[in-house]
Amino acid sequence: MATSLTSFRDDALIALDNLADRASGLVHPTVRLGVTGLSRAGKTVFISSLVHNLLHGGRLPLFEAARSGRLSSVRLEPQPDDAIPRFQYEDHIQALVRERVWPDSTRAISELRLTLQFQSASGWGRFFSAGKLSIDLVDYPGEWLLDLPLLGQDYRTFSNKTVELARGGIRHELAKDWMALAESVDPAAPADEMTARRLAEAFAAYLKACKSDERSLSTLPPGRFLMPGDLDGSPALTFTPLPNLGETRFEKGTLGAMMERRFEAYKSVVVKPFFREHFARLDRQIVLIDALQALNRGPEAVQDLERALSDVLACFRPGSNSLLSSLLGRRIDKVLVAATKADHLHHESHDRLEALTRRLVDRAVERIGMAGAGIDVMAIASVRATREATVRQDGESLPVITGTPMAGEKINGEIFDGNRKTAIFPGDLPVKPDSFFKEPPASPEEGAPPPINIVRFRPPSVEENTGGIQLSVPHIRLDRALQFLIGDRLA
Ligand SMILES: Nc1nc2c(ncn2[C@@H]2O[C@H](COP(=O)(O)OP(=O)(O)OP(=O)(O)O)[C@@H](O)[C@H]2O)c(=O)[nH]1
Ligand SMILES: [Mg+2]
Repeated sequence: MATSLTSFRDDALIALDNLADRASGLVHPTVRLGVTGLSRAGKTVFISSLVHNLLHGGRLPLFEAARSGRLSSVRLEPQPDDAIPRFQYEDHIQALVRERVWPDSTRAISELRLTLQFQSASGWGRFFSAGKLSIDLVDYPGEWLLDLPLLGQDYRTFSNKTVELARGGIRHELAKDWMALAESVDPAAPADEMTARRLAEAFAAYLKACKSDERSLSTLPPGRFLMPGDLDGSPALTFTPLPNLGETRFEKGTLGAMMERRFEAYKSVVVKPFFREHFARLDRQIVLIDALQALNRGPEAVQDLERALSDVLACFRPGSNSLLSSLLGRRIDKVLVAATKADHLHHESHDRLEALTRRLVDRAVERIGMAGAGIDVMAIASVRATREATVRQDGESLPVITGTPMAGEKINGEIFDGNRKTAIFPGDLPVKPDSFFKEPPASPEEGAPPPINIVRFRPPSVEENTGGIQLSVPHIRLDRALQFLIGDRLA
């Protein structure tokens, strides 16, 4: 009874939220664009460059409203949600453009409103929309989406799944300390705060180790254990899955009961509010993935990325699961999966990166048995830190990229100082993506593709033209992404 009452209340709240959004949308059309991706995927850089290009009249030939000169003004406005931190655009641009360093990592949700005034292409459209559209850009960690499956699990199921994963493959090694501790406690023993804390810390350390392992394992839930924010140390974040729980109910006052209650608290104070208050209100979504990094780390990392991507995409297409679909509210009608940082490759490989990403998305979609309609795929660079050139060597011409490697980057034993430019041959992606998707993954001897040279370059210098007007940040295909995501709303 209690559970059905809770989910009923969730439904009711969502209906209200959406109604309120729709009502204000009639007076003032807005589109809420979610920008997500796992940490370091490029969310902050994407939003900063998008806004900079729109504010500074950047080169956006594939964004129809800009190309045809129908955008009459673009400006930042105070974002409408009082409880969400503002996306600190000015700070990020200061870093990128003035200091030529990449902006700091951001660990929570933030939002920015951009309002465009435009000439409608049709008279009818102008009458209804008054030629004004606000875009609310919402930056949130992809890790939070990976928590969705927890809502359909009880504490035992969650424990069994997590423990089973931790017993296999690379994770086995990383989980040793936590598993030893978890196996040493008795769920039927009296609950004890210090034991709970030690267990939770060991579990969080295991999750962090998976994340930072150079074999690039994708994240496991609960997502907030990696980025606790202001919930750090709260009971909702002080629990752990346990092995060998059996079937019998936990007695009151036992460690097992305490863990179970806290797991439920995590769902109700962390997971549900996020989906209800933030996710359910999105109209469009871009998911950024660092496919290049995974490709570079080899087939196992690619498969891991595919798994994470399936979990993320499952949130956008809840299918027939009614509990989840009611919590997810209205349907996001367009999702773009973008492989970022394409400027690490010569343009000849951009289409290959796109094809590889498409293959990854197709497989992820198939894995969860959903329809791929409304999902598009692109390879982009929010900020192009490199330029292209050709080097002649032994009568052959090699396509290279040039840029300023970040201070401390090492190429062929040489350490760069952050000022000197250089050219590198990044290597080519294979024409056929098959080699990345072999099961079991191919080893180099069996024809696994050679790694790509990935050098971390500084952001480019953005010049001012003779009139002292600042030019916009260079990018690759950002305009195409923009056209897909909001082009129809400016018709
Ligand atoms: N060359 C290049 N590097 C990029 C680009 N976008 C992101 N990067 C690199 O990726 C790093 C992470 O980018 P962010 O935008 O901070 O990523 P994020 O998803 O906001 O990361 P968190 O805030 O930690 O979740 C940057 O520091 C850059 O080194 C791009 O378009 N080109
Ligand atoms: Mg960020």
